[in-house]
Amino acid sequence: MPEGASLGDPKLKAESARKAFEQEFERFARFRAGVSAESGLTLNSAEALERELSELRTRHTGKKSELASVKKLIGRVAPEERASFGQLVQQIEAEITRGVEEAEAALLAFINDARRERERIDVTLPGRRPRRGHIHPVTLVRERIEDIFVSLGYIVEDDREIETDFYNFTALNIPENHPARDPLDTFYTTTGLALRSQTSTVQIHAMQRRGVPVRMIAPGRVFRRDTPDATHNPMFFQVEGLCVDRGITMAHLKGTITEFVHRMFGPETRTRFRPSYFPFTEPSAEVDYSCFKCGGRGCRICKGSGWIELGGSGMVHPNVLSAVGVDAEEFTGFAFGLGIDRMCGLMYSLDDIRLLFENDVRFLEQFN
Ligand code: FA5
Repeated sequence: MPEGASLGDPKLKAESARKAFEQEFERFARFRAGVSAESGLTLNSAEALERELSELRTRHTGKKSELASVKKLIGRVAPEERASFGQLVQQIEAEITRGVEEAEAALLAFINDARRERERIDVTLPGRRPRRGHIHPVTLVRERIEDIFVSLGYIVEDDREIETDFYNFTALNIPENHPARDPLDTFYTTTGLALRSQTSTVQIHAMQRRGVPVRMIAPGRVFRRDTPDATHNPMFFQVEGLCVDRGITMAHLKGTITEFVHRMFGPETRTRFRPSYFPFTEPSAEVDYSCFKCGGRGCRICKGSGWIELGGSGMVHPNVLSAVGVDAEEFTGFAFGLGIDRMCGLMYSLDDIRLLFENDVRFLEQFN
């Protein structure tokens, strides 16, 4: 077969490869002289263009490109045309390569500048200060209570929130059939442990751990299946108090609580003890204090009665002392349990204690 017989027109093929490149390259050609600030390019769009350009290079100069097949024709054209055809092909290849390289260099320069700009740190800018947090109002009240009792010689105890039947009920002299054990009142885990429904559980832990005499308070979270309303939450805070020693009487209980309310709400505050019942104290009493707002005359805060409920109290039941191996003939004690959230609600004039746990920072940051 004579050389060039079935090659078609090699020059036409070469020109067609050039044309195909030029068509696709058109949208990159404007970058050859550099990417101007007015180009409207962003870092992201420039990076995308750079990737597309690199694909274009492979399509037009790679092994499977039209140009590659044109190059293979050089050896097959008639010898008298070979030199000029070879030159043409070389020229086209040089054009393609130069075009792509120039546009690529300009895009890369733009990309580098944009990256540097993005990462630049302006050391003269003022620093961004983290916003200072606020102490939760319940914590503020708890800390005041702790300070008062610590100054009276009490230690502050902390203990677990998930309890066995023994600590939550049995050791507190709560009988088998008592309604407090009912799953309608107490939350239970699937393994039968109880979320403690009062901080009185810490009386037991503290006496086991420290023995007697003991004087401690135990602030902490407790859980009850109470329907939330303005004065109830299913999770709230109590502070337990326990004093066990030789010769402790109800007078010590009254004196201690009275001293506490004087320091907490002011020296004119009066206390009132109403007979009550708790399985773990005998005798038991509800403690009220005279309203800190109206001084006992009656107002919106105390609902006109002049008195506000503080919590439960009483003399530690001998069965509780026996449950932890303390000789109830030798030792006596008093205990009390106060609701911190309600105290907090009253002190900050909140209409609804549910506000305390809605986690609305605009509300919480008002207190300090
Ligand atoms: C008790 O929990 C007893 N453990 C107190 C006690 C301790 C008595 C030691 C004797 C000796 P009571 O159920 O009354 O008692 O709760 C005490 C306080 O917790 C209440 O006065 C109230 O202020 C608060 N309280 C009770 N239920 C809720 C609730 N759902 N939401 C917010 N506060 C509550």
